[in-house]
Amino acid sequence: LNQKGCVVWITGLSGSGKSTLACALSQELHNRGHLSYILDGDNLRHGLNRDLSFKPDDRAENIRQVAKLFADAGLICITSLISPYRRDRDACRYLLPRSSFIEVFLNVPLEVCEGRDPKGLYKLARDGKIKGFTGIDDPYEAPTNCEIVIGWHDGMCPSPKATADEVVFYMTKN
Ligand code: GGZ
Repeated sequence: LNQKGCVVWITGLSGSGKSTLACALSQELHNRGHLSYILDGDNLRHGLNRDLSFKPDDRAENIRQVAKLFADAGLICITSLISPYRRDRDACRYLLPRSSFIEVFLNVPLEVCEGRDPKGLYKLARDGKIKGFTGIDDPYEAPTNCEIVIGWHDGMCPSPKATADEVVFYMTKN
């Protein structure tokens, strides 16, 4: 495995399983003796990014250069942010050497995420009680050229552990 710091950028809709994958990946890396740190959108918004809204500029701000700082410090930084806009994901990509940015797209259909709706946010968005909700009345720009796509086939997706293993395998190879 590469000993240099890097960023594993997990993107996908709300409810697609980004935080769960981030935890599984961090655990898997830990088991192999690698230090990682998770920057989770929802958690950041309770602390460091408390004052940010969901307007496009603030969504970009949420991402900032924090991930790069962690990678510079030699850590594996795992981000789990919806990060709906391509330009914001790319802004971090271009700050880092090519092999140090791994974008992982959790390609879970909107209907599945909305069916899960663990916090009832999709329902609130459909009822117009939350404005600018990703996938409902704000766009999600799916990656077109990312390193790893986790697919959804016949109503099934791989387990978080299987997905984490796939990411680690990719990191080992590159
Ligand atoms: C999208 C929203 C919104 C709006 C609140 N749009 O899946 P969750 O519920 O538990 O975590 C999501 C979190 C989004 O934070 P991110 O920092 O990941 O988003 S971004 O990268 O776009 O900045 C979601 C909840 O907050 N949430 N309002 N309008 N998600």
